[in-house]
Amino acid sequence: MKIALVTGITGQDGSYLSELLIKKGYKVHGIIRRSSSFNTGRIDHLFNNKKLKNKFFLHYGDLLDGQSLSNVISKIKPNVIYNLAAQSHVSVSYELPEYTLNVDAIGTLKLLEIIKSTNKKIKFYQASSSEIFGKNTYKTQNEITPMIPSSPYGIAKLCSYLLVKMYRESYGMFCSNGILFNHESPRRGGTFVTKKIIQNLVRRKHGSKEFLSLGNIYSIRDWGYAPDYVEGMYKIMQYKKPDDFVLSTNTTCSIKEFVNLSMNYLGIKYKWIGKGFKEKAICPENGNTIVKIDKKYFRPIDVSYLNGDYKKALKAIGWKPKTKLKELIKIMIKEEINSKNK
Ligand code: NAP
Ligand code: F7E
Repeated sequence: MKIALVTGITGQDGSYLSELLIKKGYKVHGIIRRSSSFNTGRIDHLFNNKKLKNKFFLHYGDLLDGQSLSNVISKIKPNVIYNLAAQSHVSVSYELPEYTLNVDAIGTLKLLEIIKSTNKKIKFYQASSSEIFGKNTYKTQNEITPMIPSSPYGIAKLCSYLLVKMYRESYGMFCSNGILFNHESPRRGGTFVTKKIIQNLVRRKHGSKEFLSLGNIYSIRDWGYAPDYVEGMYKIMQYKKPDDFVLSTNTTCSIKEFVNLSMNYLGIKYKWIGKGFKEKAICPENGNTIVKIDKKYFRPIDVSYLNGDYKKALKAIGWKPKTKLKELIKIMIKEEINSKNK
């Protein structure tokens, strides 16, 4: 039985990837941080499942603590490590740049060094990000697009991306980068914009009058569905050689369009009025504010446009996204309504 170690197992992707790896016959070990409150909500269904007693294991560890990583790796002897752990919030990275670089860049270095010195046969997947493209002006971004990150998060992820390439080329290690564009799901953290929008609008549908405050509603993202993307991660690691791949949908949508699509799905009537910081969506019947702009959600620099070209992944590993944006919104809204009714 193959053994996988997943860092970031308590996160959105870690939880879906664990489910997939178990289905593929892996023993899955995860690293979790000690927390004063429960942080395993997304994986409790795996941890508490008696049938998975010998297939799913958790260990305390932290990407800032090399000793803990080294101990877990020597104890469980994984065939593959999926490094998904990160301070993953771009906006927060401006407030915590040093911490973000330590976790998202030096943390990767620690893992690569442990593999190099213990067993170079351990395969390594790095959760890279479309944020590494930053301020590029290309219509679509692929594996050879210039990388000009503009946030501490993007810079840390570019550092990790380059480390992975360097360890691959210098030491012959099987390390690959998945350059993933935004991917969402009902398990997305509530401070990311898609989940924030859907949570607020579903509450409104249930009678709440609380308006939704957003920052830059004109930035454009390429949003996919997280379970499709963890399949891509797995395929990257089955490829005959280590390499780097963009996973994306090659479709775009602004934040404002995402809000409109969500309101349409929920049957919320709206009208946009005003400009700039005064722009808002109101209820045409009573004039109540549904969405307004709040300066506090703007970033020092925002990546304004992302649109990924996944042709390389399609050709080499046969991956393509299965879920279209409208379907993603439907899945997220339905699950949000279900969780409210529980
Ligand atoms: P997420 O939900 O924010 O999960 C991040 C995970 O990292 C959590 O399990 C978190 O643990 C863990 N973590 C944070 N700091 C850590 C540390 N110092 N030591 C150990 N674990 C730590 O992120 P996600 O959306 O699943 O994304 C997974 C990975 O893909 C991340 O590296 C992210 O940067 C990258 N990525 C995500 C997207 C996307 O659209 N989702 C796109 C491109 C790349 P706690 O639960 O204890 O906080
Ligand atoms: O922002 C704008 C914001 O925080 C998306 C992470 O998974 O994907 C994610 O990073 C856009 C940005 O995701 C609000 O300015 C407007 O333009 O949901 P987000 P992100 O920054 O794209 C990449 C690929 C990753 O790698 C990251 O780990 O939405 N926006 N108003 C807002 N964003 C937030 N969070 N909150 C707002 O109120």
